[in-house]
Amino acid sequence: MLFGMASLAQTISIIPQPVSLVQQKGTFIIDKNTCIQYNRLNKAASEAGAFLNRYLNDISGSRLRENVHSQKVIQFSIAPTSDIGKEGYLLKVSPEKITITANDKAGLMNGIQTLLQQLPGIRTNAALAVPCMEVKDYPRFKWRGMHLDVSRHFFSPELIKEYIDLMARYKMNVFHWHLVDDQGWRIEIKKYPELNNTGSWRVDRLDRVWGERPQAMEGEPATYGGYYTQAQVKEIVAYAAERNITIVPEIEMPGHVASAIASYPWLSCNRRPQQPLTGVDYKDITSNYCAGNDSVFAFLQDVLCEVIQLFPSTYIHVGGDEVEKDPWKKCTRCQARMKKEGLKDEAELQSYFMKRIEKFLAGKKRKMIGWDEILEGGLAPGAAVMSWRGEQGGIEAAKMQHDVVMTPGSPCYFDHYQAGPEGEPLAIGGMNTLKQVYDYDPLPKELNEQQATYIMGAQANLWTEYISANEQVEYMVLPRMLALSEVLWSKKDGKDWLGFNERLKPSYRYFDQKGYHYCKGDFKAQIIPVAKNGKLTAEIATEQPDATIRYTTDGSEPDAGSKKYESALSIDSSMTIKAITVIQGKVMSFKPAVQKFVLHKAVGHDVVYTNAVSKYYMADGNNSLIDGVRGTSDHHKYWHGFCGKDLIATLDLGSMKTVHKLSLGCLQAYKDWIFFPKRVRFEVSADGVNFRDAGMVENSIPITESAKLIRDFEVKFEKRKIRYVRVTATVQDSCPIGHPGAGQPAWLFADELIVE
Ligand code: TNX
Repeated sequence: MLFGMASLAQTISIIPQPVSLVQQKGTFIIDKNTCIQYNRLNKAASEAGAFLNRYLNDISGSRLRENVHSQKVIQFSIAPTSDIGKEGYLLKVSPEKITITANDKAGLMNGIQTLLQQLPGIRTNAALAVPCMEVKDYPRFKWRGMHLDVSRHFFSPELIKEYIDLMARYKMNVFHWHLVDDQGWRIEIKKYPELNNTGSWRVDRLDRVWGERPQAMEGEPATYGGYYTQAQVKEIVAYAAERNITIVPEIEMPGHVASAIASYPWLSCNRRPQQPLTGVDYKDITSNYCAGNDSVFAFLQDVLCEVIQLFPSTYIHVGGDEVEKDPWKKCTRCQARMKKEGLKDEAELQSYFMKRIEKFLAGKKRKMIGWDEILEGGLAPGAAVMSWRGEQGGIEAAKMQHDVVMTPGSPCYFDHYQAGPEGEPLAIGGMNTLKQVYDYDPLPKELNEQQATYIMGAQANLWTEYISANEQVEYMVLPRMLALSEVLWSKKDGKDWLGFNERLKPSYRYFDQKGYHYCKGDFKAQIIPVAKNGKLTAEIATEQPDATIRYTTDGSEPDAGSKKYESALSIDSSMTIKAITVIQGKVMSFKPAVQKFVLHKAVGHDVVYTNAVSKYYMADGNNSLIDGVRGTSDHHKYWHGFCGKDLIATLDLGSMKTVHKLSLGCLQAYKDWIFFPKRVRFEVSADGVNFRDAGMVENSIPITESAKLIRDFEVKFEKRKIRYVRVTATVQDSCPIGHPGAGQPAWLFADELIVE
């Protein structure tokens, strides 16, 4: 606990929040009389001392003396200390003495990082003052990971070191280096030089967004890319180790390896030459190793031998995700392998592939880790699983007593937006805000205490399809990594969102000093409809602890002077709420949140569907169709989705009502495979048995229209008394020709059945 004392000059801010922190009166001033002391015979303590001295030299321009007598000392010692385990430390700061004690070097380094968070980040002439305190600290999880994809875009060794520095500052300890993927092979392999001569380079199309980059044409110069030489890798591995960071290399297989196949076409099933992949135009590209060819395994073992030489990590990541099974189905060698090994399908062939590699790694005293697809077709005996498609794979693996790292898309994918998305740099999609990361708990409720011991921790992944610049790497990681670091290090019951936001402030100053790009936060207002007990209300929320919310209900644009939000608004008539966040008089929202509500005769009554709503697009449940909440075009909330099936809904108004107008709100979002229905037909009834036609509306918008549109399909008639309404919206036959999903089922989305 932090004891905030009014008399103390400054409150200590540490991220991740230590297990225990007691701030005391006074400061330790680091000056030329200060000496660093450690036992020279102890390697860990010597290294830690040297590390601190280099840092102090960087920020003050001079080194401290080491191991001489002085009145003022910074002392490191490795001593058996109970309660703090591996990586833990005790830090004591008094006006004359700083001591850091730990069981291991990692603990000393973590103690140093806590100390460094009290000091400036750049060269300064100011006094180096450390507030007095006592800290006892150790991590909750042993795997505190950050991943970086250097295949989709290559990043320099300098950027990698910066990434490692940032990780170390916040006590993250595993760097998952995604070195191989379709669009580039990024590690030097001496035995197979074409991997680097060919596989590391591609045609540059940086002027286009990732998904729209056409594949290279014959003869175009492949000048974009790069790779890390083995000398560079060694240096980076040592740099990381010095900072208590293990680098887990990922040598992806058996899919996502178009770059290797461009280098050596014989690695694939069809053995056709191909150019390195520029973007995602996979038309003539093969991205799987052939699983029926023993030479492929010999190749991979050679590659892994070189990798193992370079990386001391126990775990070697071998990918395993998103393997396209088609090439294997068509390949005689793969089919022969399946027959010989008695494998019933291609999932088992993949499992055979991974097991064979796992056995090889085990023979080298290394452990295999892979994406959760390695569960399909049977998990290799000693393999650990990285759960990315939600937590299910991780839960399953833990129950089977395999080690697990949690990295579910939400909230661990840092390639997703963290704010906006308006006003944010273009990202791959999705939304993982700082608070969502902060609120994450890697231990799923589905696991009992014993099973939970297999959850080693969690990790954030930074896929870089949409990230080509160093600044954007920083931006996507900062400050979300700080929230994750607290999730993984600090005690669960000490979670404190407001306190975390306060403690972020010195980190923001540090980022400013260092010139790091970072996201200042998500300043959206969120309008949350609540339909309960026949009443409709709207709550408005923001992630920002310091913000007030201002709103309008008359359609006008809100500003800093608009009405202040105090508590939930009741929706008694049709209205549109527009809301913004304001901090110190300044409007922070990039654009107002807008939510339309319509009150009509069906609100609060019951709907029965003939075809079930897709479980992925349920909106707020069955009655979303008559909750008065209209869907918007910028997200899928409040829309009901049907895949390749008609929407047929029957509404019971509860009693006879006078009605003259019926309409159904629908969405067209071509890129998301969502199309207006072909037509919408309304029928009405007094008894729920005999229905009469009430009109039909044909769709007039072409299925190929790519703009996002919302349209109410509406019929009007002479006032009549009815009790039941049946609406049938006919889904399009399939996605149209020329669409990425051509021939596949079309989606139909509806938000509201409006009865007036
Ligand atoms: C899925 S996560 C992938 C990556 C992509 C990522 C984009 C995983 C194991 N595979 O290849 O870059 O989505 O978010």
